[in-house]
Amino acid sequence: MSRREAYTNREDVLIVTGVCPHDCPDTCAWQVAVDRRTGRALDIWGHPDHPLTQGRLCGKVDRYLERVYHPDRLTTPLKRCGPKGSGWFEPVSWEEAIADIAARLSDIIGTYGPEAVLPYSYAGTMGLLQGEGMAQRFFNRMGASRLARTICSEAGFTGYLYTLGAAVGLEPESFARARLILLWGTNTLTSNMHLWPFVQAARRQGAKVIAIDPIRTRTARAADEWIPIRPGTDGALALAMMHVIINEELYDADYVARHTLGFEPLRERVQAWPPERAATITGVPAERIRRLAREYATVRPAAIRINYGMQRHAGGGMAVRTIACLPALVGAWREEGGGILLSTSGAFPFDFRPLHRPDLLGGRSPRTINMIRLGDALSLDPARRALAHHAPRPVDRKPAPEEAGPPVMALIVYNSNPAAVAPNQRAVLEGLSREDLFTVVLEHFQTDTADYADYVLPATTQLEHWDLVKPYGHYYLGLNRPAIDPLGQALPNSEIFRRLAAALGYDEACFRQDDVTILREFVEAQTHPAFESVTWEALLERGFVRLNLSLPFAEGNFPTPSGKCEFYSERMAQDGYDPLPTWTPPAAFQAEWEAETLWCVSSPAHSFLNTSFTIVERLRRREGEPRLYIHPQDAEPRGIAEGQMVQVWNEYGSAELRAVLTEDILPGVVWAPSTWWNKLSPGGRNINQVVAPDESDMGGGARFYDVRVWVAPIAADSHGEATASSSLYTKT
Ligand SMILES: Nc1nc2c(c(=O)[nH]1)N[C@H]1C(S)=C(S)[C@@H](COP(=O)(O)OP(=O)(O)OC[C@H]3O[C@@H](n4cnc5c(=O)[nH]c(N)nc54)[C@H](O)[C@@H]3O)O[C@H]1N2
Ligand SMILES: Nc1nc2c(c(=O)[nH]1)N[C@H]1C(S)=C(S)[C@@H](COP(=O)(O)OP(=O)(O)OC[C@H]3O[C@@H](n4cnc5c(=O)[nH]c(N)nc54)[C@H](O)[C@@H]3O)O[C@H]1N2
Ligand code: SF4
Ligand SMILES: [Mo]
Repeated sequence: MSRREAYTNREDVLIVTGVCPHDCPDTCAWQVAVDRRTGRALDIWGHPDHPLTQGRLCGKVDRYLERVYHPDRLTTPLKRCGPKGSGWFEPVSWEEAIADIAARLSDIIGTYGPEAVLPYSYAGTMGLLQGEGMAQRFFNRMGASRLARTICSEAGFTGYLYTLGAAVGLEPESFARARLILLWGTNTLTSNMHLWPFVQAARRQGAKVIAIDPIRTRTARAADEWIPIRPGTDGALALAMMHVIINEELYDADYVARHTLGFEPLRERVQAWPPERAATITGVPAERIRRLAREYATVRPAAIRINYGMQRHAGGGMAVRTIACLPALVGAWREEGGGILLSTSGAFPFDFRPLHRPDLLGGRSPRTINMIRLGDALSLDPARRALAHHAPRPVDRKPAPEEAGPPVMALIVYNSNPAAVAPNQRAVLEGLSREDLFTVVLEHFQTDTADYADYVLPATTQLEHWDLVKPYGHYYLGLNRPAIDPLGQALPNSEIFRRLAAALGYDEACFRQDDVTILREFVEAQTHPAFESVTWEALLERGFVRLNLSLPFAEGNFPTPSGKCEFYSERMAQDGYDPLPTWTPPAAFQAEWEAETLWCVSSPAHSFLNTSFTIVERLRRREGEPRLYIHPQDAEPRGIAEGQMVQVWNEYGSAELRAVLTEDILPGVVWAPSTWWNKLSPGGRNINQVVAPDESDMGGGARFYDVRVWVAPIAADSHGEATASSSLYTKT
């Protein structure tokens, strides 16, 4: 008997439908069994009727109740009483916390202006209301600095848009129809597991699955073939594939003529990319590249799944832009099961104005800070603050130091844990340690970031509040109903911002609307035809509703300026880029990297979701401890043995991890599955110590996997504790 069946017929159990809020393409629908007498959630499982969830949650969210009812859940507002970072706090009442925060913010705004207040948030919840719903209203009304939310996807997203015009693509369900599937820079079984049943269905019909990844991940092991590739070189591989496809006349001349722009200049461009050249860059043998190109052009339908892993490099935007040309070149979009998928988020053409109320800015245009430069943003040095301004394209210029604006004097963090997830961690922690910085953190747990707060405010989880969640890996919008009452004194983010707004005297009616009214009015305000099927009533009744959509690009109709798939992009030329597909080398691509330094990739750990599940003991035990996977060829000359503690460092910082020797990784590359809380990592520092704060080529995105490091063993001292010799910190 399934868990669902066990509860369905019990009169004392209420079943509530909701949706997973986590930053994951699958946006699963779930059901929660709640004890009617005690109001306590008893169990949670995947919604059986949701076409993607198919009754199964991932191993992390299957443990969601352990997270919700965790003994360390924050249940009361806390005020700092020790030094910053010490984690020493005392409980205070909501009244006191709200009044004091409002007073401090008013003071800061009075002295420095509203831009001295910086919101910092990401996708701790992807809910549209508890995410940016009330928060944007609040910060727009205030005129606070704006935040460019670049930490995850901006580079690839922007590159994809230049080529195809919108972040739409192949439906996950239609992968079942493909006969060739390239899982390119994505660890599907870990970060997008609900695609897998469709991949398997395709295989049962004879499809072949190829994983292109520097690491032989569990996905690569489950695939038919693994093509190991050097990080940051995918653009070169795609160019060589196009060289073969065009020169061997394997392209779809009819589709190209009718639905693409710039084929002749592309033909000329790829002449510079024979497979032999790409082989020296990518590490993939020329013959293998030829075979891949021929297979891709001749097996139909051919599907490509790229994910955000491959764009966390200096040339990440261009890589995605280049790969996105492939389906049009071979006419893959013609058939169901052919095409490419990065994200489906562009299929939801929401009008966010009724929710975020940009009109509350009243004509003001506050500066925009790039979130990946938090360390610089918090600096008191105006030159560094200028660096933190968002300048997403080559034609954008960062301001001069005199124009950097006021220092950040107040930081309000919600739905994010920047002390652990942001690049250049040393600078971030330095900034958070400033005694003159007033920091408020809305959280479920006492995270690394919360340790630096002046006030920590307890927030509700998805089990305790209403929300609407927009997926980025399929086309079903989901409504989340609360299943239980808030734990302790926890409040939804929306309510916390509502109370802060009231205390600051923001008296617009939009700060008094309740959550259900906000969501209903937002849904009802949508007029785009894609939302024809999406009514509030349908959401309430079913919990998830499919958008009104059809197969994209079978007949062209790309939402680019030309209406075609743009091999040549005039918009790119105007923005300061090469208008044709090219390879932009990653920052870490230097001759010396092979010899002395290793390339550090810190992609998602299977049992974590960013840092949101490190608190759940059972999942933490599965991950063990911060580990560094290293090829024996790289370990041996460094004297690194299996299970030994190693130091990983570069000019930005250092971290300690336990070495795991494996041949399932390209020599020259090391893998640190992420992301651990700092305080659960040796020395209180995680791998983001070694990640540079520099932007990738497009959208101001982060370069998490474009990192060069030195790696050396740490000697165990006489007490059996690992200690690094100080010489390890100097560059060799
Ligand atoms: N279990 C789990 N699921 C998650 C997350 C998590 O932390 N844990 N995080 C969620 C979030 S926020 C996101 S954005 C997505 C993340 O999704 P992605 O960032 O796409 O991460 P993965 O799908 O793990 O794909 C990363 C893969 O890309 C490979 N890779 C790295 N650099 C390159 C490269 O240059 N070229 C190629 N070809 N491959 C490369 C890595 O080795 C890794 O196997 O997943 C979401 N899902
Ligand atoms: N080295 C390395 N670093 C990375 C990555 C990597 O692959 N490697 N991945 C990067 C990527 S892709 C991303 S997206 C970022 C993710 O970075 P973040 O978006 O900061 O993700 P989390 O670390 O999971 O932190 C989210 C926090 O929000 C809290 N939260 C969740 N729901 C709510 C809510 O309703 N209210 C409030 N107030 N809080 C809530 C959670 O408790 C959690 O502490 O990390 C990036 N950092
Ligand atoms: S994290 Fe992803 S796979 Fe897991 S339940 Fe949530 S949406 Fe589904
Ligand atoms: Mo992400």
